[in-house]
Amino acid sequence: MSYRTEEVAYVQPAQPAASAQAAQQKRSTAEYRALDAAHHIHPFSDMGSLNRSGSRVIVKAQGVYLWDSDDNKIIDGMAGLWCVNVGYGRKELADAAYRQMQELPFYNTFFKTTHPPVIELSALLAELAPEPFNHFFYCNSGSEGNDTVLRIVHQYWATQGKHSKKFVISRKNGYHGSTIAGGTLGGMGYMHEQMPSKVENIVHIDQPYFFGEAEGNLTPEEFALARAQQLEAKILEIGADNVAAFIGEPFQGAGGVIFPASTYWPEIQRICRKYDILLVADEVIGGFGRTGEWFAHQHFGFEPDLITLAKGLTSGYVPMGAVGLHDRVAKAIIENGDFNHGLTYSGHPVAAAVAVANLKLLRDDKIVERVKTDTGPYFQKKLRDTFANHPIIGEISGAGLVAGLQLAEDPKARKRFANGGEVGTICRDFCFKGNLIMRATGDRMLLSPPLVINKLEIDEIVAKAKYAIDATAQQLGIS
Ligand code: PXG
Repeated sequence: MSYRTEEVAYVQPAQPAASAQAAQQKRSTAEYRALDAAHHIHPFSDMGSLNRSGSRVIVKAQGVYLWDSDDNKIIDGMAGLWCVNVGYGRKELADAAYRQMQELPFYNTFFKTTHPPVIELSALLAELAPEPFNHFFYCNSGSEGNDTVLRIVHQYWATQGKHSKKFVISRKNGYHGSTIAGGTLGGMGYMHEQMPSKVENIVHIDQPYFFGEAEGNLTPEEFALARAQQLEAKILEIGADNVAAFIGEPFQGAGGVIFPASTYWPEIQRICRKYDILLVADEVIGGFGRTGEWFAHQHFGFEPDLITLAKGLTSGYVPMGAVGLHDRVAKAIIENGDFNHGLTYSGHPVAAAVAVANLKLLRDDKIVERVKTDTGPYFQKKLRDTFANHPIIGEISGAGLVAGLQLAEDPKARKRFANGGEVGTICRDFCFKGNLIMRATGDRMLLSPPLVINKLEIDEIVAKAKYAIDATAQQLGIS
């Protein structure tokens, strides 16, 4: 099947049945905003300020486009929140959910019970994941996935009789979710500040952010190696007998699409093996094709012991997360009695059925291969050609269909803007006006479009990004 979005089988925006229409009546933008302000607390938001300005109300979507309640057509450069890998409106996923809801809308996987969708999903994931990943545990989100990772890591070392191995090492400016465990694992200071308490025994090392943090004349490779070696220093400080695991996103997503140089992950892996420490790849953003490989750790060439999955697992059509266990970890968990962890919706049949339909689409339509050989290289080249020598672009990171554009006061001197974030916000606002969704993390502008995007749509995103970045430079008086 062709990848051109106009040729695939989308759900037609059908006329809703009369009763459904009554239940979900259309309102004016002003009415939506007033009700939203009156009753809805948004995630990660300053609600007072948001309520005064009013939210954008998204009402429908198809392919790589969204429509708001004023009928503006917006191109989605972020695949929702890094998740809508197969694009919006895929009928195969809607049908899978509909069929499963009629057949078996819920049953649990506790108490010696299972069901066909979760069985099919597990077998399919084992087929698609690298060879040693044959077992999967399910949850509802990436945050719960990383909570599960902590539980598995702890249980693993208990089964090995190494009870002192309790510390988990993570990175500053990493993102691993917003539950207490996810937020503690993550290295976002502004999240740590608002936590009532943190999970014990989690410590952070510095991130491999070359543009922002490399000093002197280090090459990107030398800098990445030095940052990886902080792991060894931290292990020696804590004592290898006390360290259970290292966790990292193969590339940091929410932290700004930070792509470490090729020296980073092999060194991290070497250190983990040397000191007998589990290596966890948080694949919540990188998984399911984003870099052109099925999993981002394959792009960077290392072999983790555990992988955290969510987002692209269902392309965001329904919530689902999972943890994949390397055979050696799975064996220890399977052969050593009870694993006391689970959620009502672990392996939810509707989510599992949607995940199966989604993964089959990614596999059978060869979407991941196309990202690797065609649309990914096209996107990366287009960005680099368009912004070569741009007065406020300091760096372009990324592979496949994910990219970070560093806004900088002096690109050649790697000088960032003072008041980190203000310029990113200006640029993000120009994107809004231009009907492009592009996310800002500080002064890095991020793109992660649906993986079904075609070249014309890539051209549209890059042209709109150029408009927004040019307008930002102009507002700053830089040309
Ligand atoms: N790990 C990674 C690497 C993530 O990016 C999570 C775990 C947590 O997943 P859940 O499903 O619990 O949200 C994430 C989530 C942003 C943004 O603004 C990124 C995420 C979530 C919300 C916003 O970039 N990533």
